[in-house]
Amino acid sequence: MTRRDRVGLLVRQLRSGAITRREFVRRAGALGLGLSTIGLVLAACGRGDRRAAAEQDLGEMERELAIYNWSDYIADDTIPNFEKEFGVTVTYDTYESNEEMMAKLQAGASPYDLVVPSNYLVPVLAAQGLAFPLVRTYLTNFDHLSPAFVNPVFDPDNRYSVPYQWGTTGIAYRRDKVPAPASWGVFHDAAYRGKMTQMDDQRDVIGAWLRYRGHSLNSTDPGDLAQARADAIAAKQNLKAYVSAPVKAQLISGDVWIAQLWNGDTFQAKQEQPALDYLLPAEGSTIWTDSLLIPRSAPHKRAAHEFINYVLRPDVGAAISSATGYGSPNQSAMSRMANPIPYPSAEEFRRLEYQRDLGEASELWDRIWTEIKSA
Ligand code: N2P
Repeated sequence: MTRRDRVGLLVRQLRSGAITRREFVRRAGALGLGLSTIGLVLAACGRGDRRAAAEQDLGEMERELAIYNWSDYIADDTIPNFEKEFGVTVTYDTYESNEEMMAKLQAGASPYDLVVPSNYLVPVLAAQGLAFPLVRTYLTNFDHLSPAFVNPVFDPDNRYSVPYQWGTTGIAYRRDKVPAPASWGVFHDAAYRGKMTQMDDQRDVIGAWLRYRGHSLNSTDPGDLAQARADAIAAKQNLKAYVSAPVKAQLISGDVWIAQLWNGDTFQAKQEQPALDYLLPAEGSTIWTDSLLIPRSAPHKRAAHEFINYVLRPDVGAAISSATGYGSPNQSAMSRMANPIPYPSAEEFRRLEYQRDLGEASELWDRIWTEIKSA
């Protein structure tokens, strides 16, 4: 059989239900099919699945719900209010990076009913058969979302995901200690040695150094990546640590003056330390949308839908974004907030880029990140 015949056979087996979607992904991958092609085949073969899902009855509301979210990414009363109103006990765990969350899900037997991946991971989770198709009939508040966030390229028709919050990666700095660091190059400045941090996140660290040299933060070019590795290692001697959200305490105390960080976490720290500011470096950076997604293995799918629908309420969405300092994709929520985060200006957008799945180059990125961390 030629490779083409083998692929054809696989697709027929998937269509007829002879193999599962997960098995299809595994075998298609072994035949050398790229993730985007696999995704297209799954999308085409998923239409029947979608019709079935639309009518799906998830049964009685469960009494429990397990949520796995980024740290500092919710309002204090979001969970207690949900528990009270719906009579559900929520287990709430947090993570610090997409990779940490993905590792848990891919290890299998995860107990979670909801996770919050960034845009580029939604198609990966779908292609790996790890995402449950949403039953839209439970999401009666869906229309509060801004059209700008509905039907995103990373998840056509919002089949698997509902946008939660969006934001950017930039530089948080102590205005009272240093001039505004307008370039990623500041991390090469020995004058601030020991007073700077970059995030504990391979996509954001390598991505920043790619942008620094004028490349896309999604580059898979080995030459670009070798240079980014060298730039990251040169910066490392000036860094106190690779740390993401937990750096807030050090920015507040003054142990750290300059930190690669997200806009909303900087906003949170600024409540306690007014001398903190945030900027997007001239060379550009990341914009992302994080979305609520139900893993296929979720034990409490009905309660998970109920929670998504609850977050889609304008008052709940507004409370979350007011607490976290991140942008809300919920149009009705925006109009209830005292200081909603405006969508980036055209000028800012020229410097912002969404991350994409790196496909086979993920291995090279992983290797480079390991080398940077151990350098
Ligand atoms: C909040 C984390 C922001 C999510 N602490 C980054 N995608």
